[in-house]
Amino acid sequence: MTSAHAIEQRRSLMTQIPGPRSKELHDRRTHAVSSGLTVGLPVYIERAEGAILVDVDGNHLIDLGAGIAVTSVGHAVDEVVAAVSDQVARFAHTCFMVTPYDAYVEVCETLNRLTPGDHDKRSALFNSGAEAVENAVKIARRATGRQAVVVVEHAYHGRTNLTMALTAKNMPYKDRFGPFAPEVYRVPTSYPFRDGLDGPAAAARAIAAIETSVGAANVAALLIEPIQGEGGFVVPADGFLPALSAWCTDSGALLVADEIQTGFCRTGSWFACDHESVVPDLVATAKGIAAGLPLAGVTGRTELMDAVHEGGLGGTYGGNPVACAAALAAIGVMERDDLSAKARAIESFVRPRLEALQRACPRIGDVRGRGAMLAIEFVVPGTTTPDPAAVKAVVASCHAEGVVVITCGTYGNVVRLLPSLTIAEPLLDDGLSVLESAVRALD
Ligand code: PLZ
Repeated sequence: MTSAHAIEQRRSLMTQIPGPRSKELHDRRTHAVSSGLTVGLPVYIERAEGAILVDVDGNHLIDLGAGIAVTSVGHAVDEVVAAVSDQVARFAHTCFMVTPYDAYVEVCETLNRLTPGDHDKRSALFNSGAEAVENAVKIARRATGRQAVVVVEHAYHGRTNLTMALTAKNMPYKDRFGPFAPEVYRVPTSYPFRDGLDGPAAAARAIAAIETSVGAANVAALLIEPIQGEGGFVVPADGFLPALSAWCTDSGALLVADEIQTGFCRTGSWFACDHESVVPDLVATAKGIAAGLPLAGVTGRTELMDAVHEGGLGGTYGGNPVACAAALAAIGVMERDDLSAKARAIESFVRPRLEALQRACPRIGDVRGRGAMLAIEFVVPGTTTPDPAAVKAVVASCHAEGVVVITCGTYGNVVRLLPSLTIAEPLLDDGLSVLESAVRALD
């Protein structure tokens, strides 16, 4: 831990979950906020520190979601709080395209240094993951002079018009929001639990689909999450990503890695591509980069990033100075405290417990993930038929006990764990015990 915690890192419940004050706020929300936004657990948060969320009723909940892989350094870390406070007091905004500032440049230098590959790189900063993906596609099209973007099954890349087209799952992301952007092609991926293929075979299947339905010479970018996030924490079989990477090199298509959920130490290395020494042409980052402030980046080979005409990239807030200050502080903590090692230690602690749970519970079809990005997929025992009802029951019990867990998966049948990488072991142990009891209580 980097901070001496004022909030005790221990779960404690003062009321039922949600408590009366949260219920009041939720009632207000219903009258003020569009019902198009749903909520996982309607407790309203008053403050947070480390891996504890404190709600308006005084309940201390264990956060095993980190705001969907964002607060990887923990909540309210001293270094981030100080950097953000200092920056906001100096200036909160100028627009980097109008009058620049050094923190933006330093974040780009840092991204160029940390992303896979030691080639010459440039970066550009944006606000959200979806915006980073959109810009990666713009850059890939401009740099290659080609239009087609290839994505895979179960992919998630965002909710804007282009990124909805890139995202695989209809409900809730796309339904009746079309028409969607053209020149997007979807091919099979590697999902070992469901397809039983090894990496090279899954890659050969994807490549055959691209070559027959798109044509290699038309492909600007093959865009892929090295480990799928929203799609179900799907880790491709070994050799899948390297084979796709080699195909991209041969065919002049760019390999664009969406490391938005997997990046910044989450999987036990700076980026998930590092595990198989895959070097993408462009990398999209967001989430964990800035400890909760909105920031995203695209980093890539200089000749690609500089192929865009002057003024072709930008936005009012992209690379906002406060978000950049947060990123520099958060990345500083990751480097100083080797949070990749912490993510690997989390895997060593959690995975055996999940595997033991799988042996005891026939509804768990698969335990998978890497580092502090781990998941369990629920199925009807003895089949691969998804069981989203089991997930609902498990999540409801965890929530009632004050443990915030979130779900994912094309079939809504995956519980995912994304704790902050600095979570204290007793807290992780307690959170896991609650999860284990919830799973054992199924029938
Ligand atoms: N690419 C790999 O995981 C965001 C989405 C939550 P934004 N994932 C959480 C929801 O239901 O909207 C994500 C991601 C990957 C892109 C994105 C998009 O990032 O910052 O949400 O735009």
